[in-house]
Amino acid sequence: MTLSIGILGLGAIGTIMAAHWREHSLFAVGRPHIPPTRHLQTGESVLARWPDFPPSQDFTLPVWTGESLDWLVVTTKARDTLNAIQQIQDHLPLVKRLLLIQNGMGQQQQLQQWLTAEGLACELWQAIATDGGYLSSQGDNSRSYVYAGAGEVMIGRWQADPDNHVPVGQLPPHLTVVSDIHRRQYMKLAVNCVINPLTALYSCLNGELVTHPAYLQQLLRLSEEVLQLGQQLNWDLPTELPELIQQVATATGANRSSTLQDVLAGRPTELDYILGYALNCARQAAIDLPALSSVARQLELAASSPLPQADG
Ligand code: KPL
Repeated sequence: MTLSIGILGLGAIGTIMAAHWREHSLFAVGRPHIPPTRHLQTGESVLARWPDFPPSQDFTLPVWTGESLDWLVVTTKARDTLNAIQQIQDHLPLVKRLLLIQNGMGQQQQLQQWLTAEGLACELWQAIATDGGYLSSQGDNSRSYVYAGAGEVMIGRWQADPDNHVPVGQLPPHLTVVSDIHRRQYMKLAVNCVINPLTALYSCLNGELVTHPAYLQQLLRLSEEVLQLGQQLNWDLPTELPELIQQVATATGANRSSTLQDVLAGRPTELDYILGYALNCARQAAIDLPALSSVARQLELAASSPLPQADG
């Protein structure tokens, strides 16, 4: 069965998903000035894992003009979500499901509240993706990305009492439905609350957070605070969170975190929806997070002054 899928925010992850879904009927959703042509070149790890995945491919996605959609997949930055969806509000009655594939938390509640207030019945789904890619070049009418790391995409219904079920034939390839998307999201939030701000603050690779003793000490302090927050707010985080965060930093050691990439490219970061979300939850519950608050303050300073360099 051919699914109709709109992709809003055709960056690296949106383009990678388009490649997975290339047998289906795809549309580029959004602002007309964004070129609809994408080139995707695969990295070695992907080729090793999926020998039948094309090493290189071009797509020109037709621009969505309100055709009915089985899925509208949102891969914008978290902060752009509500505004981007509001701009296509008139067409939303023709959308069965909205799927957010993004970092961060907070945007889901905002969007669900708005959908409910507007009486829009489309289902809200949330994803955690571990595929990795990056922009390699950009022309007037196209953008090229490298699919650098094969991962997986887990999805689940956002609402608390969900019918967490996708009818047969309606699930796009490469997606897996899980029953515990909220627990996984809190886990990812916890990891991102530690690795992302610290790598931005020290302008270092993820791996340096465990090899540099002073950074490691900070990583452990922040991990303990996030764990305490999660325990008080029933986020169901594992008690070995600090070890797990060290493992993620090591496993992604050669990466620049998405936050550091944003800082280096002069783009706004997603920290409002990562660290900012955690600090808001803490404030509402009157929980003190001194180390995380201090990092947040330093990053606000760092945004208007040169970033300190890692010294070894
Ligand atoms: O999710 C990430 C990010 O950079 O946003 C980590 C896990 C830290 C990998 O870089």
